[in-house]
This record gives sequence, C-alpha cells and structure tokens, in this order.
Amino acid sequence: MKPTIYALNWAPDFAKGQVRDLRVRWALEEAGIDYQANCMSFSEKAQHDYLARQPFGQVPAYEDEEVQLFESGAIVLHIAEKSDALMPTDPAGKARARMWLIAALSSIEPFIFPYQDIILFNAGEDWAEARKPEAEKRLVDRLGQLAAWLDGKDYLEDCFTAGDLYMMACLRSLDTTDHISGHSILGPYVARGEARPAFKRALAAQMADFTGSPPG
Ligand SMILES: N[C@@H](CCC(=O)N[C@@H](CS)C(=O)NCC(=O)O)C(=O)O
Repeated sequence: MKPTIYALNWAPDFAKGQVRDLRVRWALEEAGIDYQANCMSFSEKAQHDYLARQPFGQVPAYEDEEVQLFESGAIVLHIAEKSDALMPTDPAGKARARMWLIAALSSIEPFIFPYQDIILFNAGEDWAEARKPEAEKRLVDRLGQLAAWLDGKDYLEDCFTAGDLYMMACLRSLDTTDHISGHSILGPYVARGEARPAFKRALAAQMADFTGSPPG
C-alpha cells in the first residue's frame, strides 16, 4: 500500500502552494517514496470519518502501513526517519535535524502567524492596523536571529535535512511580503529549497490536485 496523504481539492488563491500537505509531499519526494493523495472538499474534511483521522478537521493527515498520523511536523519527522535524504545517519545529527524542525514550528511560526493574521486575514481592520507595527517588529527581530545563524551557511546544519525542509516551508509562507524574498540571507536560503527537484514535484502535485470548487 502506498502512503496516502489527505489534502484539499480546493483552496483560496493565496493559499495555493502553501497548504501544509505540501510539506508532507515534499518530504515524500525527497525520500523517493511514492504516495497517493486523497483530496477532499471543505465539507468532507469536517465530516465524522475524517475527524477520526484529524480531530481538528484540518489537512494534512497521513496513513502508511505502519501508522495513521496528523500534524505536518509529526508526519515529516516520521518520513524523515525512513530516509538518509532527510536525516543524517548519526544520532546527534538526527537529534539536531529534529530540533530544527521543532524550532520552525515553535520558535518561528508563532511569529509568522500573528503577522499573517493581520496582513492576510484582517487587512484594513482598525485593530489589525494598530497591531501591525509591533507584530512586524517581532517577526523581523526573530527572522534576524535565524539569519544570523544561517549567515555563511547553505543549510541549518552541514547538509539539507528535514529541519531545513520544514524551516523553508515556514519561511516561504511569507511570500506575499518581501520579508524573505528581499532578505540577503533568508531569500537565498528559501530559494535553495524551492530549487530542489523534490520541492518542484511536490508543488506541481499539490497545484494539480486543486480540481474542486469553493465551499458553497
Ligand atoms: N498544525 C497543523 C495545522 C494544519 C492546518 O492549519 N491546516 C490548514 C491548511 S494549511 C487547514 O486545514 N485549514 C482549514 C481549516 O482549518 O478548516 C499541521 O501542521 O498539520
């Protein structure tokens, strides 16, 4: 049985190429693991059967011969354990790759989310305009700390790992702004990820699966 990812058959334009099953598709492509995608409508993902896979009614979910999982970070880590393409072979290297994936989730994304809430989902609202400068400052400061670590390096550690995959995916979610594309260190770092053939295949596959209609 091929691993199955559960994804969406429709997303708003700004989310296309960003929906988080992309992270899982990318990991599977890097690992050379063939998979199938089960792409659902918004109403299908809210139904009882799917909530048994993903209690929050979100994508992605994942199933292979060993396990059913949700949470894109957990799924990417599970896949990474299967492939030297995503994890070094030594225990310390593995631990540091896991550390970076968790850093992306817990030390970078919490600075991205409030900012996106303001600029994407609540643009123009008085409260959003009032909070924007502080949210932007916090984000820029945190990105600066990451950039200082990456200065002079191609990847977070000696070679590309699942930690980079996840970090790059988080950073590229800022692609409607110039915080990454205009950054002298983070821009090239994310571009290095987006240039990987596995990323390109994953992105093309997600885009090709958007064949559905908006929720009615
Ligand atoms: N922490 C979860 C977040 C999943 C998530 O936010 N999924 C979004 C798509 S990127 C979703 O399903 N949104 C639709 C909804 O929440 O109804 C993960 O990383 O898997």
